[in-house]
Amino acid sequence: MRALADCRLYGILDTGYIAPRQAISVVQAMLDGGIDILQLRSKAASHDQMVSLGEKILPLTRAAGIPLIINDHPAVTGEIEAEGVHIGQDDGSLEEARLLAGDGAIVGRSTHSVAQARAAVAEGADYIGFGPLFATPTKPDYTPIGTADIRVVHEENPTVPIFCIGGIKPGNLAEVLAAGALRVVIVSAILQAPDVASMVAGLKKTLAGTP
Ligand code: TZP
Ligand code: MG
Repeated sequence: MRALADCRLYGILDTGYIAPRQAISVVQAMLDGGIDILQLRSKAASHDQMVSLGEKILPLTRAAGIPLIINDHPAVTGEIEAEGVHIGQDDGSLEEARLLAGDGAIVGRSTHSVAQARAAVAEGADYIGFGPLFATPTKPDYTPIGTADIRVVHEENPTVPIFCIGGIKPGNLAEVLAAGALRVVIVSAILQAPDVASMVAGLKKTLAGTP
């Protein structure tokens, strides 16, 4: 299983973009392209729907040796024995998520400022998301934070993987990396690509060109 420290491109299967019947082929395309870590995100799904979709995806991610992270549902992570869970600012304590997700599960937290990043790291997050850097239709209600704090958040938290997120696309990835990002989450640019595997492979290539 790929270690979190070795993950630089984080993909999300977001059912706001992908219908359940397309889920498996899109996941396979992301894996074929070389995605490092994958999250299942379905804002409207019930616990049972997340279990059902997660159970279909898990054999694919396992075969590829890639961690599967479940958004918002720590108990689903525990039930299907996925590799981790991702929670937001309003999703309760990390400790509670860890208890439900089970021993050894990765627990990540979304952060939207340097102060929130500091707090999530102090609380013991295994990784953090940091953003949205740019305006994004995937999370329309959030004010973009820009790229200026990327360097600050990395300097303050040198040991925890930080995944920059929000509006990142092939056209601005170089700018995000130049601002100090080491790892990124990319949702719509991957899911809306005409060829998902090639999009992922191209993004990986750009990331590989930056140490
Ligand atoms: N959290 C902060 S921004 C965001 C999430 C889930 C959405 C990122 O999606 P996209 O399409 O890559 O901008
Ligand atoms: Mg959440």
